[in-house]
Amino acid sequence: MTSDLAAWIGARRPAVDAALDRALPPEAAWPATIHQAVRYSLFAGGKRIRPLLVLAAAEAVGGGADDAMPLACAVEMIHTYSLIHDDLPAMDDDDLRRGKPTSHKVYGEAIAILAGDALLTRAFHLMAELPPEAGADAARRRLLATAVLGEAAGTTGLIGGQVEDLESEGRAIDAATLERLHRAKTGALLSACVRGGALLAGAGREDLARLEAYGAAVGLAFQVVDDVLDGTSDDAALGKTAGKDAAAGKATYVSVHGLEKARALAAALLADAQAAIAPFGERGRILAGLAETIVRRRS
Ligand code: GRG
Repeated sequence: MTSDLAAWIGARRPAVDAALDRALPPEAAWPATIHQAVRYSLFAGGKRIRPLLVLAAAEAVGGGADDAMPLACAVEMIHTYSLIHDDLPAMDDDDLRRGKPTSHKVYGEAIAILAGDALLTRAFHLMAELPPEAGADAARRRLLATAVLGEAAGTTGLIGGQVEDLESEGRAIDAATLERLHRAKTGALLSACVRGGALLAGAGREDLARLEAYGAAVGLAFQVVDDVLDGTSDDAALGKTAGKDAAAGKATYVSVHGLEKARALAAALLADAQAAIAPFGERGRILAGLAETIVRRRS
């Protein structure tokens, strides 16, 4: 990672954490258990890749952090809800997430379900909280970004991908089905970060199309790399149970294409993402660096 990108991330991550903190009731607020559970998972040490993509996309088209921050927080809330629910006994039944015991292991299943529900609900509540001085244009942009987020989190995005994932367990699926699954389960929310961030910043049609192509490539690359790491890394490095997909009989880019081809596909998707934003020149520098960080990550 260049020192330039590290400095950019070093300034934005604490800002996202502070905004998330402000967006949630304190731990002691009634009823304390749910606020503790929500904060336990949200502040468990996630990489904050999605909020960073929101802010980088907005900045690439001239937007400011203040306009983009509600979406940055909302996507991290939705992402965290999906992890809490994915770890439940009824789904992946996992004990470890972000290097810590999963929500249901600490708070029990009922509170873990409610913590996920609370995060999902708060995400859309936050998107609807416009400052009183906001004008009609800001309100319109916020509404557009909210629709993008809702679609990505819904039955043709995150939830649809999770359904296909559950239904494909123990079955052989072909490469096209696997790609559809990954684009929905993981890619949709990551793409929404880029598209939503750009919409909040008022991106023009050409820039938006370029950023959409970038987001689609990065979104799929993220999951291809996740599949590679699941097969090649360990619990300590990942902060979650490694090798889980193979053990559960799940199709992954590694099981369908083999390790070398999966790595090559991730590299090709990175090249696609870089090419999509090449016309941005200097203003696409952070997005280009984030794409590279996503593909070269070790956890
Ligand atoms: C339960 C509705 C519902 C959906 C679950 C997101 C998901 C769908 C399942 C989680 C398991 C999984 C393999 C998700 C793919 C996305 C992914 C790799 C998540 C991990 O994202 P990171 O690496 O995690 O950004 P941190 O902890 O850094 O935020």
